[in-house]
Amino acid sequence: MLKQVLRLLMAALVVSIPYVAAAAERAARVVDPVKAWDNHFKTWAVVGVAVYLIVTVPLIYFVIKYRRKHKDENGAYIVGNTGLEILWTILPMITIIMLGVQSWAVFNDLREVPKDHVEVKAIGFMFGFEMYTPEGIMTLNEMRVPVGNVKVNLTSKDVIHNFALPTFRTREDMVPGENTYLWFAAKEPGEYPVYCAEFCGAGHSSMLAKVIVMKKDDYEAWVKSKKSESMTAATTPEGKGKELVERLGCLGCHGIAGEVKAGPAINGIMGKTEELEDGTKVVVDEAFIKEKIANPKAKPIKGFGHMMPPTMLANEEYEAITAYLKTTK
Ligand code: HEC
Ligand SMILES: [Cu+2]
Repeated sequence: MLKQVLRLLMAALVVSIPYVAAAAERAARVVDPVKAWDNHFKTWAVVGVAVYLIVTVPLIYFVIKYRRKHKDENGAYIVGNTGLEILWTILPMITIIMLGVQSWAVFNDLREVPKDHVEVKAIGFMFGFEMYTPEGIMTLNEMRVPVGNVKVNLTSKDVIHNFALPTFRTREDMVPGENTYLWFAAKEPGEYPVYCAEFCGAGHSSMLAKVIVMKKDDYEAWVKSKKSESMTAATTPEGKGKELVERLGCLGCHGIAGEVKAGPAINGIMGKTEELEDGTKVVVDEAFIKEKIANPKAKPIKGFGHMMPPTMLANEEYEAITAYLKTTK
């Protein structure tokens, strides 16, 4: 009996050796986390369906075949079957060891960043993502990377968000005060979706972003143009205001092209008459914008709640934001 169990245990180990070897070898081979994940998913789906059928089909068959046919019928008295007991202990054990080892190998693929990679940063906030390229260029809800492996360092400004990249089969939490990371292999130029996969508040569903994978040359040209753009932008109040609105996370809650997110769109609002919660009307002017940013709860716009956080800025910064808002239509 003991010998039998030991022999089966050995068999289980032998079966899992190729998986362990593959995992150990992974440093040398080119990993493809997308394929690894898809194979992983298929393996679990096949095993899951097989186990389900192995259990359910005989179950239904036995229920019909051995049902009580007349009132005083008694079932047979069955004590047990050692062979069967061993079989249905050992087989699931082997299956689980194999699945466990395979999962571990995939997990390593997803956690170990290949040596040749670019390193970027993404910071979650309510409600959007700030992205930083290796050159320090900040973009909002849009991550530009050259083709190749990308490591993304993650954190959050406020609550827990989750940086999810469905195309690349990976995601990771963004935790305030903590640094986490993920990596993906950007093979083809194109646009890929990013979203927040951790319910984080009223504007959670507007936390949609994208990864834009570019050819190396295109990426370098983009970096150059961005750099010269930011140098000229910082010299005008309008440019400074635009930069502030992006950097302070206003666009996480506000559309700048008419989109309503957690808050109203803020393009073209200068001079508009707005209704406040208490029914009074105000005309949006410089003083109103300044008060709205510094003390948003003082005059809440009707129908949006009170979630706008106060932001203390220098006078010229309030003015810059107003100057920028004036340029929007
Ligand atoms: C967490 C979400 C959030 C953030 C971040 C946020 N706001 Fe708001 N904002 C709101 C909401 C909700 C309202 C509407 C309710 C109110 O007036 O308080 C609003 C209202 C406004 C209004 C009035 C709009 C109108 O129709 O007249 C302006 C202007 C404004 N915000 C500017 C800003 C600026 C500038 C920033 C960045 C410094 C910012 N907001 C950051 C949620 C936000
Ligand atoms: Cu979120």
